Amino acid sequence: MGTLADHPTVKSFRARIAAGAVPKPPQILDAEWLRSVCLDAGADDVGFVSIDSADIAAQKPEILAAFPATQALISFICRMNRENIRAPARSIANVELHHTGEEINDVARRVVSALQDAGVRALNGAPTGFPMEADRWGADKMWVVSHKPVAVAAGLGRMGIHRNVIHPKFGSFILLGTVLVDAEVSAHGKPLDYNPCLSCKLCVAACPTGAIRPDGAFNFSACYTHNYREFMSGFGDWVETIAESQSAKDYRGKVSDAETVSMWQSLSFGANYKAAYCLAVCPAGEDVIGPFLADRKQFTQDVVEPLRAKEETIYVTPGSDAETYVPRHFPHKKIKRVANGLSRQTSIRAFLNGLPRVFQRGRAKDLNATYHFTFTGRENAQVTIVIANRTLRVADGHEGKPDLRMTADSETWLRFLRKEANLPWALLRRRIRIKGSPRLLLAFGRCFPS
Ligand code: B12
Repeated sequence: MGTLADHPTVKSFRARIAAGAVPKPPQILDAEWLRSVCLDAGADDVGFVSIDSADIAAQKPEILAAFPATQALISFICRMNRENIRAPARSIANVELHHTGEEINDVARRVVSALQDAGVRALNGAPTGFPMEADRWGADKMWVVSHKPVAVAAGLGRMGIHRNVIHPKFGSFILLGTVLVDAEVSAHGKPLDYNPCLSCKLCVAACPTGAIRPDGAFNFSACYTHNYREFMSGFGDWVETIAESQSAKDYRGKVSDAETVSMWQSLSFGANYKAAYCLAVCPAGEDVIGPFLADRKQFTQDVVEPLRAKEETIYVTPGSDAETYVPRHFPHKKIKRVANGLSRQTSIRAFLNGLPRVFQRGRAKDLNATYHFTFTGRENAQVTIVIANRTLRVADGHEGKPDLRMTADSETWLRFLRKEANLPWALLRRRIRIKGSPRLLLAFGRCFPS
C-alpha cells in the first residue's frame, strides 16, 4: 500500500491546483452574479438575506442545525399559471401546484450545483413542501426552513390577509424556495415598504372552511382538516377507519367509493390539496390586478363565484368553528365530520405548543377563564392558560388567580388526548385532579376539538 500522497486522485487533484484549475471559494459572492445564476436556473425573482438578519432570528437555530456553515440565504420564487390555480377542477389546480413545486426543487438544485462548481458550499434548505421530517410528527414542526419569513426579509413580497406571501408583480401566484449558502453576499434585500395585499377580503369570501378571518386571524385547524385530508393525520384517520371497519360493507358506509379513489390518486400521483381558493381569487400584484380594477363585479363573477358555487365535500372536525361556518355560508357544500389528529402529541411541550393551532375562537365566545395546569410524572410543567375575549394565551409558570387548577400525570393526559383514557376514569384514579368547577374543564375542551 502506497502513501496517501501517491494515490492517483490526490496526485491529479494537486496537479489541478498547480494548474489553477480548482476554483478558490470566494469569501463574498457578488449579488448581481448570484442573481443571474438564480434567474438562469429558472427562478422568477430572487433576494438575499444574511443569517444575522433580525427578520429571521426566530428560525436561525433551526437553519444552523440544518447547515451549520450558513452565512446567507437565497430566497427565490417560481410563478404559477393563474387560470390553472383558479380552476374549480381540483385535478387542474393540483397539477399546477405540484408542477411548480417540482420546479422550485429543480431551481434550488441547479443553484446549489452552480455554487458547488464555483467552490461554494450550499444546500437546498427545504423542499417546496414535502417531503418533510416525518419522524418529528406529533413532537415538533416537520419542515426545516420556513420560506415565508425569509421571502419577506429578502424583499420578495409581504404576507397578505390570507397568510401567503404576495409578490408586488406576480401577486399570490407564486411558490417559494430557500437555498442556504456558506458565503456572504455583497448586497441583501430589505422588506417591501408596502403590502401588496389590497385587503379586498376575496380570500375570506372564497375560503370554503372559514379559516381566513377578516381581521387577519387564521384558523389553522379548519384549513388543515379539509385541505390536508389526504396528507399526514387525515391519511392516518382514513387508515384507522379501515382498521376499525368490521367488513367491506361497513367500510363503504363510512368512506364513499369516490373518497377511496381520491386517496388512491393522492398516493399514486402526490397528495392532492382540497383547495387553494385563497390564492386563486387574490387580485393583488401588477400582473394580476387589471381585470379586478376594470370591473370588480365581473372579476368576482368570473373568478370567485365558480369556487364558491362548487358542490363539494368539506371536511370538518366535530365541534369546530368550521362545522357551523360551512352550512351557514355554503349550504350547497356537504360537510363530513372527521378527526384531524392534531391533539395526538407525543409530549406535553408539543401539546402546549400546538394549542394555538387547534383553538376555536367561536367556541370560546362565552368563556373567560384562567387555568393553572401542573403536569407531573414523566414530564413536569407548570403553565397558565388564559381564554378571554375569544383569544388564547399560553404562558410558562403560574400567573394570576386561576378559575381552575388541574394537576395531571403527563402520560395519562397524553393518553386522554389520544382518546385512549377517559376523563372520569382518570379523575377516579386521581391521575388527573382538579380544583374548581368541572364545567370549566369541559368548556376548555370544547375550545380545542380535534
Ligand atoms: C405549515 C404550512 C402550512 C399549514 C399552515 C399555513 C400557514 N399559514 O402557515 C397549512 C397546512 C394550513 C398550509 C396550507 C397551505 N399552504 Co402551506 N405551508 C406550510 C409550510 C410547511 C410552513 C409554513 C410556515 O412556516 N409558517 C410559519 C409562519 C410564518 O406562518 P404562520 O401563519 O405565522 O404560522 C402557522 C404555522 O407556523 C403553523 N404551525 C406552526 N407549528 C406547526 C407545527 C405543525 C406540526 C403544523 C402542521 C403546523 C404548524 O401554524 C401557524 C398558524 O397558522 C410552508 C413550507 C415551508 N417550508 O415554509 C408551506 C407554504 C407556506 N404553504 C404554501 C401554500 C401555497 C399553501 C396552500 C395554498 C396549499 C394548498 N394548495 O392548499 C395552503 C394555504 C393556506 C393559507 N391560507 O395559509 C406556500 C405559500 C406560498 C406563498 N405565496 O406564500 C408555502 C410557502 C410552500 C411553498 N414552498 O411555497 N400550509
